[in-house]
Formats: sequence, C-alpha cells, structure tokens
Amino acid sequence: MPATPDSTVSITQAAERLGVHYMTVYRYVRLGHLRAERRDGEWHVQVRDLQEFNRQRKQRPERGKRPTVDWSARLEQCLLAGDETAAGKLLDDAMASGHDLFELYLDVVSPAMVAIGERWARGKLHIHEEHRASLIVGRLLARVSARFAHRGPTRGTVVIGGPSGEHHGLSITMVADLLRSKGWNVSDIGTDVPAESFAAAVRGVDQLRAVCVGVTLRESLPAARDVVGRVRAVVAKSVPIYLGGAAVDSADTAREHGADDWARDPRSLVALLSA
Ligand code: B12
Repeated sequence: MPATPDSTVSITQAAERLGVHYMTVYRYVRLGHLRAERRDGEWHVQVRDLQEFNRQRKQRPERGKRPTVDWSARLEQCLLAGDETAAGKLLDDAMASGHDLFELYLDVVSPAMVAIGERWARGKLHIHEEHRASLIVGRLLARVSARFAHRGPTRGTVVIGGPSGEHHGLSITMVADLLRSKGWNVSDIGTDVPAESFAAAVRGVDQLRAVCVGVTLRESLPAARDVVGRVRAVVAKSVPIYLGGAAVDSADTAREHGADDWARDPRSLVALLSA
C-alpha cells in the first residue's frame, strides 16, 4: 500500500528514504531535528514529517552563510517526544553557542511552550503530552539556572507568585530565575497563593524591592486584584507592586487591578527594578 502523509515509517525505512545510515536518522531524532514517536520500544516517523524534514535538508544555505538553528522548534520536538536527555543536550548546545539565560528562556523555551499550547488548543496533543513537556521543562530550568547563579552582593529582595486559581508556574519560575541572574534575591512563592498568604510572605521582608504578581489566565485577574489589595496594606508605599504575565495586556489593566505598574516582560521588569 502506498504511504500516505499520515502513515508512519520506522527509523530504518526513514534512513532508506533519506539515503543515510539509520544511526544518522536516530541522531536526527534524538537531537530533535526530526519528529518521531516511540511506541512499544520502536521509533515511528510520520511520512509528512519526513517529507518536510527532507525538503528543509535540501534547501542549501546561501554561500558563506551558516544555516540558522531554530532552537525553539527543535526543543519543541524533543519535548513532544518526551525526550528529556535530548532536550537537555539541546539547551546545553544553545548555551555553548552563546545564548545567555534571557535568550534561552525567552527565545528558546517560551516559544516552544507556547507552540505546545497551540497544538493542545487545536486538539493535536493529548493532555499527558503537554503535562510531560511541562515537567521536563521544570526540571531543565532548575538545571540550567544553576549555571547562571549570580555571585556578589544582592540588590534586595523581590517576592513573586501567582494568585489563587492560577496554576501556570513555569513562567513565574522563569522570571524568578532571570531576576536572580541579575542579582536580586527572589522569594518565589509559587502559584495558587491565597491573598492573605501572599501578604504574609511579604510582611517584614528585609530590603524588599518589589512584589510581582504573575497572571496567565484572565479569569485569575480578580484574584490578582485581591492579592494587590492585601499586599498594599502591609508593605510601604515605596515598594512597587507589579502585575505581569500573559493575561495582563497593558499598564491600564495592571492599574485597574490596583498595581503600580505593568511589567510587560522579564526584560522590562529588570528595567523597572533597576530604575
Ligand atoms: C504548561 C501549560 C499549562 C500547565 C502549567 C504547568 C506549569 N507548571 O506552569 C497546566 C497543565 C497546569 C495548565 C493548565 C491550564 N491551562 Co495552560 N498552558 C500551558 C502552556 C502550554 C505553557 C505555559 C508556559 O509555561 N508558557 C511559557 C511562558 C514562559 O510564557 P508566558 O506564560 O507567556 O510567560 C511569558 C510572559 O507572559 C512573561 N510573564 C509571565 N508571567 C510573568 C510575571 C511577571 C511578573 C512578569 C514580569 C512577566 C511574566 O514572561 C514570560 C516569558 O516571556 C500555555 C500555552 C502558552 N501560550 O503559554 C497554556 C495556556 C496558558 N493554558 C491555557 C488553559 C486554557 C489552561 C487550562 C484552563 C486548561 C484546562 N481546561 O484545564 C488550565 C488552567 C489551570 C489554571 N487554573 O491555572 C490557555 C490559556 C488561554 C487563555 N488565554 O486564557 C493556554 C494559552 C493554552 C492555549 N493555547 O489555549 N497549563
């Protein structure tokens, strides 16, 4: 029967079609260059993915120009395959090629997670695949961020967390790591934090520079407003409270929910804190 784009081939068959050794295809898969799924101990490559991979492989780079590496798309493939080893190796390679922590998180990891979210929203991904990807990313962040640990005196403490009902914590972890790499001491209190607990977490903190509330779901905005209200009651006026995250689309939204300002993204947050 002729292969349709939806049918799959083994690694050996993929190697025959590409005219390379099967170990070469295996390496493509493990490095996330070629998408494949592992079932019953065997790798299965979709014919559609193989055709696309071959098309891209044939496009030769312009003379004198090195091909650009789409780190994020590759990471997405590793995460979809649930291949933590390959995902970790890819991040190592990205660091070796000169990515700093901001580039690694904002240009490689975040777009990969957003793409995974889009697949899930289109019904192209099972929930367990998204959960597995998130867990892998969580472990990789812990590993990677340790390499960018700041040495020297701290620039004060920032408390960051997500309000009740908000479970998107990876983004908060990323922001916390990025701030730490720039010299702030960060107290990351995680997600789904009731307003009174948030207030307890900031009360009496020495050298408190700012409080950040991360909101991904618009439904969590009312809970974020409660957090801001409770926190405002226990910290000095001079300590700014920032709202950030995918659900906060403008400074107006941040202020309508009681915050002093909007932290558009981690780089803007660093700029606000440094000002
Ligand atoms: C992983 C994930 C989950 C995981 C979270 C695991 C974890 N530990 O974080 C779990 C499984 C828990 C989850 C659950 C749900 N999720 Co979800 N999830 C995602 C996914 C795929 C990735 C999130 C992520 O880590 N992104 C990467 C980060 C780095 O990107 P980011 O959030 O945009 O953050 C950047 C900026 O916004 C900013 N930022 C973020 N926070 C802050 C904070 C501050 C202070 C600052 C300065 C900046 C900042 O910096 C980051 C880097 O640039 C997204 C897809 C997406 N588009 O992001 C969906 C997504 C966010 N989820 C979605 C949905 C619908 C849900 C559920 C409702 C699904 C359900 N029916 O159960 C639940 C809700 C749970 C809850 N009550 O919170 C939707 C939200 C749609 C919407 N606009 O409201 C998305 C967009 C998927 C989609 N395409 O539809 N999810």
